[in-house]
Amino acid sequence: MFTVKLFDGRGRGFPGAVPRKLASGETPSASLRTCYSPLRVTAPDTNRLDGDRIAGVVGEVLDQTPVVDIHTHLFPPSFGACALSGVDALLTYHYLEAEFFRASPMTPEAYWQLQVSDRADAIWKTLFVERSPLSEATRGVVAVLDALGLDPGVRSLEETRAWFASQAHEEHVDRVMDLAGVRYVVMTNDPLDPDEMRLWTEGRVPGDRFRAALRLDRVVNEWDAHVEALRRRGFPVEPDAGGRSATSVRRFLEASIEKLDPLYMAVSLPDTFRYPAEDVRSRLLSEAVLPHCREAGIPLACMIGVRRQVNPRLRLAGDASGRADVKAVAALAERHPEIRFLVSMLSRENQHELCVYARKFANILPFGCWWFLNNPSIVTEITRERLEMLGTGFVPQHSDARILEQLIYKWRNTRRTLRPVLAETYGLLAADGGRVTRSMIERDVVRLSSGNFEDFVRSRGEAA
Ligand code: RAT
Ligand code: ZN
Repeated sequence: MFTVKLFDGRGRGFPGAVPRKLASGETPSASLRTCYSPLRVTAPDTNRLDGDRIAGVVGEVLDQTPVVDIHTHLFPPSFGACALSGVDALLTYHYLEAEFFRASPMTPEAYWQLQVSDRADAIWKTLFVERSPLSEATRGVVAVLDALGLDPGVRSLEETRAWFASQAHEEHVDRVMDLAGVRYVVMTNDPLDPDEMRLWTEGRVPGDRFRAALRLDRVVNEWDAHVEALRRRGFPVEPDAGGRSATSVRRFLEASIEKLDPLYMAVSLPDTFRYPAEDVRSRLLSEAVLPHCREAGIPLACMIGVRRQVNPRLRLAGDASGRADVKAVAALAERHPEIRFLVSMLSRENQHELCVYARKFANILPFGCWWFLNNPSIVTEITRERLEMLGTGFVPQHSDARILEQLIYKWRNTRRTLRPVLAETYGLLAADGGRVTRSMIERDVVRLSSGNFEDFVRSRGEAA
C-alpha cells in the first residue's frame, strides 16, 4: 500500500487533494485524475512529529484533504432555477436577510416587494458599505469574492454581477468545488416538492458531484397539508395516517428512492420532538419510515431542534432554535438497533448529551455544527467535546450551503477552526507519550472529512 499525495500542475499541494491508500499497481480513477492530477506516490510517513511541527502538519493535511459535504441545499446547473449561484443569491441568503432586518429601517414587507437584485443592493449597502462585515455570514461573502479574484470593497455591484454572469456553469461548479476542497455535495431533495420533482421526472441527472438525500419534512411534519397530494399521485392515505397509509407511504418512499438513489433519508424535527409519541409524526416514523430504512438499509438523518417560523414576516429567515429532548434520539437508537441514525442537534445545550448517547449507541453518528452553531467559537467548543468523548467517531461539519460559492468560505472557515482544535489534541497525545505522525493525522482527517460518513451510508443492511 502507498499513500497517494496529489499535486497540481506546478507541483504544489492541491487544495482538494486527497491522501488515500491505493493498492500497489492500482491506478487512480478517471474522475480522480481529472480533479487532482498529476499524482506522485510517496511512502507512508511514520516519523514522529515534534510538538512544534504538529500544528503545521495538521494545517497542511486539512488543506489537502477534500471533504464530502453531507448536507447542503445545492443543485447542479442542470436543475435550472433550483441551482443558486452568484452575488445576488449570496447577498440575499437568509442568514444575511436576518441581519439586514435588524440594521435597516426597511420593513420585511417592503423588502419582499423588491426584485432580487434590488434586495442584494440594499443588503450590500447596509451590511457591507455602511457597516463593517464582521458577522460570520457577512465575512463569508467577503471571503468568497476575494477567493474568486473580485474586489470585496466595491460600492456598486455591477462589475461583480457581470463577472458571475460570464462564467460557464459547469466549469464554474468545478472551480468552486476545487477551491473549497469538496469532492461532492449531498443535496436536499424533497419528493413532495413539485417543482424539483418535475425536473427528476424529466430525467435531469445531477452528475457525480451532487448526490441525493431524500428529505421527508413534507411527509412527516406537514402531513395534513400533503394528504391530498399523495392521494393524487396514487398513494391512498388517511388524515390520521391510519388504514392503508403506512403501506402507501412505503410505496411512495420506494418510488422516490428508485428515482433519486439517495444516500440517506432525512427529516428536520422541532425542539418539541418526542419519540415515541401519540401523534401522526411518530406513527409515520414507526409504521412507514423506520421499517423502510431497515429494509432498504438506508440511514435516517434526524436534524433536531428547529422552531419553524417564529417570525413569519422574515420568511426563510424567520426560523429559530430550541433545546430538544435527547431521550427521543436514545429511544430511536435503542428500539431500532439495526437502523443507522445520523444526528445533528441545533441547540448548543444539547451537544454534550448527544455525545453521551452516541457513546451508548453505535448506530448514532453525530454530524455537523448546524445552522446557528456554524460559528468559530461554537464549532471549536463542539468539536473539542466530540473529540474528547468520541475520538474520531463523528462528522465534524457540513456546510448547509444554499448558494454554490458559499462552499468556499464555509469549508475554509471549517478548516481554519478545526486546525487548532486538532493540533491541540495531537499535542496532548504527544505530551502523554504518544507517537504522532503525518500518516496518522492523514488517516484521521480522511476519516473525519469523508470516511466516517461513507462507511456509515455504505453499510447498507450490515448493521448489528
Ligand atoms: O441552514 C439553513 O439554511 C436552514 O434554513 C435550513 O435549511 C436547515 O439547514 C434545514 O435543512 O432545515
Ligand atoms: Zn439545511
